[in-house]
Amino acid sequence: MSQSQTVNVKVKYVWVIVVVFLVLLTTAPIVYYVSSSYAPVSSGGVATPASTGTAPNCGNPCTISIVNSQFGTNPTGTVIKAGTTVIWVNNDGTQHTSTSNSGIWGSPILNPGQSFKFTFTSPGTYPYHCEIHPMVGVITVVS
Ligand SMILES: [Cu+2]
Repeated sequence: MSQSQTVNVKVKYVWVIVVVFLVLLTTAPIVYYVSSSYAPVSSGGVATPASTGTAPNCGNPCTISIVNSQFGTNPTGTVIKAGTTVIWVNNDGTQHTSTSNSGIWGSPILNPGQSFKFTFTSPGTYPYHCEIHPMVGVITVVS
């Protein structure tokens, strides 16, 4: 191998290193970005419950109008402050009840035009239903 051929081989070798270096330089941020987007947001600590910070969306008293065999317009999304009285008004053409799933409250059968009220004192989630129809609702009480 002559002197000029040796230099030529060395130059090619340097170019390969430069190209590999440039490829790594351009792909490294992409690889880092992709891997970081799959990484957990936090490696420690305790997850905060989703219900924390839920703002009340019904005043006191909170009136839930029963229409078309449904507890209000947002049956499972009523949020009230502790101490709020909920009034269920049967504005439907048929009988209904408001019955706590865990027996905390239970209205009599409400004829059209009748109402029932209950005051919620403790924060928590209170699912309820109608004894006559497959109707469900949830009251969320926040402090
Ligand atoms: Cu009903």
